[in-house]
Amino acid sequence: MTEEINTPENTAMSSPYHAGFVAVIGRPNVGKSTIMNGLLGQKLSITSPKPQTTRHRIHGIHTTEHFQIVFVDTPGMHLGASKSINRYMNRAANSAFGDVDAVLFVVEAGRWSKEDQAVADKCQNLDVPVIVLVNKIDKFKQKEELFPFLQKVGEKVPFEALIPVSAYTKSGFDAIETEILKHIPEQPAIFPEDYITDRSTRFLASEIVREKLMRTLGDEVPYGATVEIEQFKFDEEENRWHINALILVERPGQKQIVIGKKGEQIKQMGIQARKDLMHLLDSRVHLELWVKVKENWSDDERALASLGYTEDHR
Ligand SMILES: Nc1nc2c(ncn2[C@@H]2O[C@H](COP(=O)(O)OP(=O)(O)O)[C@@H](O)[C@H]2O)c(=O)[nH]1
Ligand SMILES: [Mg+2]
Repeated sequence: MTEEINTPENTAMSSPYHAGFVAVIGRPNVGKSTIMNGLLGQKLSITSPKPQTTRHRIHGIHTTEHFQIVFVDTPGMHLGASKSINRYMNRAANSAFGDVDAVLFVVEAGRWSKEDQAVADKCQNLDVPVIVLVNKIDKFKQKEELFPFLQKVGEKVPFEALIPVSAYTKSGFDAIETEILKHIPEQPAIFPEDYITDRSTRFLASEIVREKLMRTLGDEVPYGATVEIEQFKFDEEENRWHINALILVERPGQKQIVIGKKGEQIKQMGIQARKDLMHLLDSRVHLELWVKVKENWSDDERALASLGYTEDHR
């Protein structure tokens, strides 16, 4: 009988379960969403080289036998935001500060801007531990070159831990998890173990299409574009999903750009989006993309609400 007590299974059962919320904050484009996806081992939050790719707050849930960490990915904080859409994103980012057990403050190795400073200032008044992640260290061949930057960041933020990481190579990822586990409380899992996000699959589908927009188009269009899923259903006979997505832009000129010469642009976007959707739904997918002009949607509170930019998410 005594041998049995020491089997790994028994040890696992007897160690207390930990669960909690961790907000991922920082200025746009430092790699918050890429880090969250990496920690989850799954692509949930869309990413691109353009700032403001993440517009909504989204939960990524990482469940193991011993703990459950709920990551709260946020849009980056924007200074001088004026349009309704920017205010929406700032509210989504700010609200993530409430009710979390720890904060992951992501900065980019070698770059400290006014926007980073603004986030650091917010950290001053938090009563939860701040774990600073200095991301993109893969850009530095010589690790020593990083030291002065790490020191500078350390002086600016009241941090619990400062971890150099790379979301590309996953260097430092074990340390992130170990550090988080020190701060999340002993309690049962918050979400069922098979949940990976608080968002619907339909929402994730619209985000996938928006990611392709952000990634394939030039600078002027993506900020003026959003995606609405008009049809999202599984066809039993054909054994595949039918998805119709409507891309809304603000001006007729933008519609032309999204469609491209002879429809080449939108065709490419469709091919890439379909590939990700098949992965997400683990099934065959028939995808149709449409483009429509809806003037001023990004500065119209009612239009925003009807497009899913609402704050009924934690
Ligand atoms: N070199 C490098 N680039 C990264 C790393 N993590 C993210 N990126 C890139 O930085 C850009 C912004 O990433 P994203 O996750 O969308 O940033 P967010 O706005 O903070 O969520 C994307 O082009 C990513 O591919 C990293 O560890 N190393
Ligand atoms: Mg993001």
